[in-house]
Order: sequence, then structure tokens, then C-alpha cells
Amino acid sequence: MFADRAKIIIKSGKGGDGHVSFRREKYVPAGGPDGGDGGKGGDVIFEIDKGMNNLSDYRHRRKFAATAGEEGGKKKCHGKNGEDLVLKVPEGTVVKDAASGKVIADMSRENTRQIVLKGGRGGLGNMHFATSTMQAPKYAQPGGPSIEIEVQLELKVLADVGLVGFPNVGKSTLLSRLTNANPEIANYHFTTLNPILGVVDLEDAKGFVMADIPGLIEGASEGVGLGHEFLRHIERTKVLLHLVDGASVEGRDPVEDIKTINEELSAYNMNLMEKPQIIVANKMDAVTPEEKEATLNKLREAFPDNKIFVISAVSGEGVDALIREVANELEAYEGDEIIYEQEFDPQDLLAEEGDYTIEVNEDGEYVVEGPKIEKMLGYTNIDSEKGFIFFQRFLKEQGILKELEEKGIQEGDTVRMYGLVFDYYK
Ligand SMILES: Nc1nc2c(ncn2[C@@H]2O[C@H](COP(=O)(O)OP(=O)(O)OP(=O)(O)O)[C@@H](O)[C@H]2O)c(=O)[nH]1
Ligand SMILES: [Mg+2]
Repeated sequence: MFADRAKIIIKSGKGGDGHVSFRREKYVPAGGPDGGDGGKGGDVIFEIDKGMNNLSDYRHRRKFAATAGEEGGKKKCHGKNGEDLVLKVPEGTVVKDAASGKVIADMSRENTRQIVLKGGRGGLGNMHFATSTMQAPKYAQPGGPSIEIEVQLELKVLADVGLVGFPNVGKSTLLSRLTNANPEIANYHFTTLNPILGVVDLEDAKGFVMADIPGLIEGASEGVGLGHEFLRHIERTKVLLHLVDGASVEGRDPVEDIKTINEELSAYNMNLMEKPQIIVANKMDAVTPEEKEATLNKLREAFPDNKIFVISAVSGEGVDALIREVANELEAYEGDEIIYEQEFDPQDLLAEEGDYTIEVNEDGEYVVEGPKIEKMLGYTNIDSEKGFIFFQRFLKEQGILKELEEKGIQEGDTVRMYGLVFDYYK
């Protein structure tokens, strides 16, 4: 099944913990610390795959995780790094934080590969914490945390020109006439169910990409029926071709149809109405010259600011002139291609987690954790006198001692901070 949206959970690998161990050699009574570093956790990376055109790979599975780094070993053994997870997506896929809707990555153009979640760094082994005064450090650094978030993937194709209009007006017929694409064409509504891209080659000008999307109906922007689902595919286009059935084969009024669809476009996203819109009255092979003239006049009167073309997608009449006009519009187009900026970096989740937390575990121990504590322990050698004084001052200045007391800590109770365990005394 075609899919241009998917919601998945991604997770980076946790970093492996640093190791605590000491050399054991014959004739050396107390060897130095030789605990190795933990491996780095795997990243989660998004990568454009030009061969893909939808997100159906992500409809069957919910969770995607990189692997964790391994713990460091004795004898300075470095833990194995976790494996990166590379998620392939079609070009034009926008990755958003599902909770906030903010853009994390737009996999388009030059951005062919982006690390979206970084794996945790490997923790340093205790061999790094030896100093002249502290020769047997019993502390090693824990590995950095992993990150897990839910992301919304949305394919917003990169096309220069978008075809819009009611069902059955001949959008797919026009696309197949102009491009190498082979959309299904039939005399019933909603023949086209997926966006289809085609490349229009021009002899004397730059070619362009045209997107055919399923026909729009009234209420589409509110999610009634089809259409709304597909409007996102014209968000990045530069010019819209608004097709109507100029022969009113189904008894529709082209002027009313254009107004209805424009209301849908602006209800969905105001930007869509700012794009240059060329009105194309199709099926002109099916009317008399007088009827054709009358329709053209009606359209001109109702939409004096738009360029209007009459064509027959079947016979090809008027199509060349239309294409020349589209090429001119694109050449005159001054805006940049719409590429979404990153609004949210999942790495920030770690920083936002607060400085530390204090919890009392089942054994009645006061467990103090948090990135700040971890960082402090990483660069402080508590077994040295200087380090210990620094550590005490840190606990006081950060308000940790006060909070421990508020939580009811008594003299002699145990405090646990990652690898460090000590008894509390005032
Ligand atoms: N006479 C005539 N019939 C046309 C012309 N263009 C398309 N048709 C017919 O109109 C019907 C619908 O054409 P499609 O190209 O499938 O229309 P569409 O706009 O893609 O329709 P949906 O995909 O359902 O939204 C088909 O039977 C076409 O053969 C034309 O220029 N003249
Ligand atoms: Mg179609």
C-alpha cells in the first residue's frame, strides 16, 4: 500500500559504562587501575534513498533502535561501539517530533544524510581517574544516555508544479501527455489515489517536475474524503495548474469549482493561495467553438488576475502554449525552494532533564542522579583530598545537601551516586 505518513519510535544506543578494574600481575601487589572505556552508543541516522517513493516500509514496524555501546573491560579493553541505525526514506520526507509537531529534519536536496539521534558517549574507565594522590580510583564514568522519541514522518514531494482540481477533470491525462509518468486514467472519481511525479522535458528550457495528486473535493481541508491527505504534496510547489472541466461533462460549473477548491487550499494553508495559479480549462475538444468562447469569457470575468489556458489533454490542443507559460513562470520564480528548517534537536531533551534527581530506593538509600552529577563525578577524583573537598562543596552549593535533608536523610544513611556510595554525615 502507498503510504506518505508514518509514526515510529526511534531510539539511539546508550553509551557503554567505563570499567573499574586493577592490574593483577605476579610480584606486583597492587596494580594500577586498568578499567577500559565503554563503547559509544549507535546513532539513528536518516538517509535519502532515491529509489524509494513512499513510506510504506515504516507502516509495519513501530520501533527502530540503534544498539548500545558495550561496557569497557579490564586490561584497558575498550568496549565495542554500538551499531548505527540507518533509516532510508524517499526524498522530501520531513521528520517531526510527534509530540510537538516541530521539524527535526527535512530529508531534501543536499541533506541526504542526517544524524537525528546521537548515541550516548562511552564512559571513561577508571584508568583515567588515577592521580598522584589517588592511585586506586574505584570510580568509572557511566555511559551517556540513549534518547528515545516518537517521530512523525511525512512525505512532502519536491515538485515544481502541482496539478489541482476536482476529480475527473483530466489531471492525470495531462500528466501522462506531458511526462514519462503513467498514471491511471479512468472516467470515475478518485482514479488517482497516490501523488505521482512526472518530469516534463523541454527542448529549449530547463525541464521541471510536475505532481499529480488525487482530485480535491469540498471539505477536503477538514479531512472529508480524500484530498486533504494529499495537499501536503503541493506545499513545496512553485506554480499551481488549476484544472477544470471546461466542457462541463458532468454538468459542473467551472467558475464555482475553482472557487470551491481555492477555499479548500486556503483553509489548509494560506501559503497555497500565494502561489501563482494558472487556470486550465480542459476537455475543449468536446465543445463547439462558441461554447469554448463562452466558457473562456466566463472564466476571464470571474478571475481577471489569473492566466487562463484552454486545452484538450486528449488531443493536445493548447498544451504547448500552456507548457511555455509554465516554464516562464518557473524562470521568473524568485523564491527559494521550500525546505523546512530544523526547529527541534532531540539532543536538547537530555539537557532539559534537569540538573539532578533524588530518590529513595527500596534499600533506603538516597540515590542522586542526573547529567550534572555525572559530569562532576567524571572530572573529580573523590579519593584525593582536594577532590573530596571539591565534591563536598559541590553538594552544598548545588543545594543537594539541603534537599537530602528535606527528604529526611539521617546521619549514617547511605547515599548512592552512580558508582559512588558513601554514608551521610554532617
Ligand atoms: N474529451 C476529453 N476527455 C478527457 C480529456 N482529459 C481527460 N478526459 C477524460 O476524463 C476522464 C478523467 O480523466 P483523468 O485524467 O483520470 O482525470 P483526473 O483529474 O486525473 O481524475 P481523478 O484522478 O479521479 O481525480 C477520463 O475518462 C479521461 O479520458 C480531454 O481533454 N477531453
Ligand atoms: Mg487522476
